[in-house]
Amino acid sequence: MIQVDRRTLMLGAAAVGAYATVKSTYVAAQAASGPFTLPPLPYAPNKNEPHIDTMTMEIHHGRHHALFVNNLNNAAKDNAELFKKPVQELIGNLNAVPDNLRTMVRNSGGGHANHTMFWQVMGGSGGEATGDIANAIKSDLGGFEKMQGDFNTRGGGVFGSGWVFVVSDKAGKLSIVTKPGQDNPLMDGQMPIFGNDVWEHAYYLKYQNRRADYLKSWWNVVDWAKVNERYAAAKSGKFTV
Ligand code: MN3
Repeated sequence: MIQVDRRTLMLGAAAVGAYATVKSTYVAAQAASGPFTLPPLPYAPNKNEPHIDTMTMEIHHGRHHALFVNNLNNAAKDNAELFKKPVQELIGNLNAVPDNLRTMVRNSGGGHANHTMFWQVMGGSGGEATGDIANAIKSDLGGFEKMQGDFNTRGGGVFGSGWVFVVSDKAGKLSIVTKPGQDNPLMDGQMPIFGNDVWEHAYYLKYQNRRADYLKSWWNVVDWAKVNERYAAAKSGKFTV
């Protein structure tokens, strides 16, 4: 049924309203109940076209991210007490997670946190950074162009699957880091202000093996207002994921 809806949608000139209908059907079919929730995309899945294609957004959110949420919810069935903790607490102190669950929490908890951030910081219109984050990029990362170049180089250099982030410490100092797999900077006490997913599933349908092109193009959809909200939260002790 989902396939039919999707196909109908691809064949017609799809209205945004139609996407919303399909999206909710799509997500509901994937969701397992429990303490963790797949956050809805904060915009229609075609919002980042042509830079990030609609089908990639749908599969990435509705299947890849949903799987991490489902894994956490399934584990919570037998470990209700542990999974009362929000995801940032779970991944922020993996040593407090029992041995038999630690790898799952690292991968699925990290994946849930990473993708929650990722949807938030996209859906914008790119361009140069604005506001407070622009000043911090200037003082800590050598300016906007230097930061972009370094970020793209670091993201391009991730072997296999992983992420590239601009992170903040508690004082608001920025740095660029990369992580393998679904590791999240919170695992090292750093707050991911924004980041890009360089797993192939994030770009392969449109860019195939051309990760460098994807990294370059991704800047066109960054929402700097949202990035500034995340940076303000980091500096005021209100950061979550
Ligand atoms: Mn991903």
